Amino acid sequence: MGTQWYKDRVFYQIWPRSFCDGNGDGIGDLYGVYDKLDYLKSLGIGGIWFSPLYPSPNADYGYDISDYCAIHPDYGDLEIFKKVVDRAHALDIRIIMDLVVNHTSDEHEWFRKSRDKSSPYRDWYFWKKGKRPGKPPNNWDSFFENGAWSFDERSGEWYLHLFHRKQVDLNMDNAAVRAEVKRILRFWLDLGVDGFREDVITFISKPEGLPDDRLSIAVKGMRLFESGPHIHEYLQEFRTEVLDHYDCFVVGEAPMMTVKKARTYVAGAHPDLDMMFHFEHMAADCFFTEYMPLPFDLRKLKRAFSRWQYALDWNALYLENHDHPRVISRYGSERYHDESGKMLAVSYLLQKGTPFVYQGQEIGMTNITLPRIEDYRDCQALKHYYNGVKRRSADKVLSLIQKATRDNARTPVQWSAAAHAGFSTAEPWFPVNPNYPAINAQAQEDDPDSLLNFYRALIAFRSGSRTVRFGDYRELCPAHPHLYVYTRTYEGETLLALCSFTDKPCRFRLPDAAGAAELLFSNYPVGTPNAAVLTTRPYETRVYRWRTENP
Ligand code: TEU
Ligand code: CA
Repeated sequence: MGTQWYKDRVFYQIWPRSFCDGNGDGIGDLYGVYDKLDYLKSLGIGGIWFSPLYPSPNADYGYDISDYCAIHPDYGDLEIFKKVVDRAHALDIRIIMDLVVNHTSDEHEWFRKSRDKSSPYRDWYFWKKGKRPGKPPNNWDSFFENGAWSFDERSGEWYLHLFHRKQVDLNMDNAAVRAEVKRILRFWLDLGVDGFREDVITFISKPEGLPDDRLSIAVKGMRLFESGPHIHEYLQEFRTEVLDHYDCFVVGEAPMMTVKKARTYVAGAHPDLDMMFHFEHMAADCFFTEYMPLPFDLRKLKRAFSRWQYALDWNALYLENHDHPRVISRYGSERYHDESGKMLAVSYLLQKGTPFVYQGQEIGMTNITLPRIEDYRDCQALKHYYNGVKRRSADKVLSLIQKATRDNARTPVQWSAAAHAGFSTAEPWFPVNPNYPAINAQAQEDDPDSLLNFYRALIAFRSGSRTVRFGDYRELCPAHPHLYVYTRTYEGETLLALCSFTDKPCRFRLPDAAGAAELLFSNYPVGTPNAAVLTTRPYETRVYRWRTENP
């Protein structure tokens, strides 16, 4: 199983289009990444996950790939990529790539050939006749369209796409397709990358015959293609034939995953995946998706956190990525920006697992509100908008989109108070959040109490702590509606993280054992650190440490 080096590092996710523009065309790129590697090092980062860097027509911003073994010209070329990898390695930063093999772009050469009925590529995708003329082959839903099938005039059949119509599902049952996946894995590993984040990997095995789904209410079909019949077999094949031969690791993205099922992927001596991105804690203010909002419920968040902490030895930890609105705007408070940003950092960075920090999270970037639907780019948001306005007023639907869209996480990173937030010298491809004069990395660099410097300190602490790496997790007061409190204990040392998710005062009594505790972190000045009972201030957080003699 290699050295499991990924357990000792904090990862940083780069969504390249909005990270940093190095060549002044308004689009983030690898030249910009190269320039920011020292910044990432100063943050204490030990790994980078690159969202797709490959050529793509950008129907879904890189998640629709038209060439798996090249770099999108917007982002650079293989030469600058290699320079980034080498420089990152020199700084002891590992690199993982996004592996998106559930689907390819419809502009990928394989799909273009596949549209010819007599081509050997025909069977690389799912082509089918409709049930009746004009009716798709089954009743599955798509995440980004109304229905998972599109009709191809040229060959007179339908093709399957669980996402956008320009993201065509590959037929993983075809050994030639799996051979390509293995070739892609080797290509990047041989170039020096250290692992993969595997996009919707639990969807790649489709059920025999692609039957109708007669049960599901949410996304029809999901129950059938999520963890499909050959999923473990295929992941084991990738593992045994390729991954085992490199010192690399894989983290799988798994929507709708339950802890019970997760064990079948990540437990045991030769697991399919080293860890998993589940979604349970991302639904504490909604029902399954951000498009069905509910009031924020801390108890829901805590149940999700603790369920996964108790059930698995190792978790992928995250609060933000390119698919979700900014967490301060959701689970924290824009009014108590710095306070809640620090509290949210403590709420997950001391859990057991490998943490991922999403670009801009470390400076507390927040959601953006754009005035017109035309200002948005996220295909998922556009689907919800055009469906929504069939039933409700455009204003109401727009205000839902503004809160729910993935574009909230995709605004250019705010590097400074200079023009375009220092992201680019040109007009950026997507609007910069107008709050950049107040929220930017440069301003926080110089302020010892900033959110950025809090992240630095917490990451540095975490990286040096055996208790954070190995300790047992325990949640205190699970029924409390506003406080999340957890401890980590290892070899007589206990860490206690206290997080208030409200602006209302809450009383909390420290455990008796904490009598002589040391206060390691806080987001307010603390007069009497050892007071047994404390009353929290808005979004207060504290981290204590104490030792108990071994019995
Ligand atoms: O996401 C999978 C996925 O389930 C999301 O689309 C999810 O439904 C939604 O974003 C939650 O708000 C992955 C990628 O992370 C995403 O960016 C891609 O759009 C998607 O797969 C298709 O490749
Ligand atoms: Ca550029």
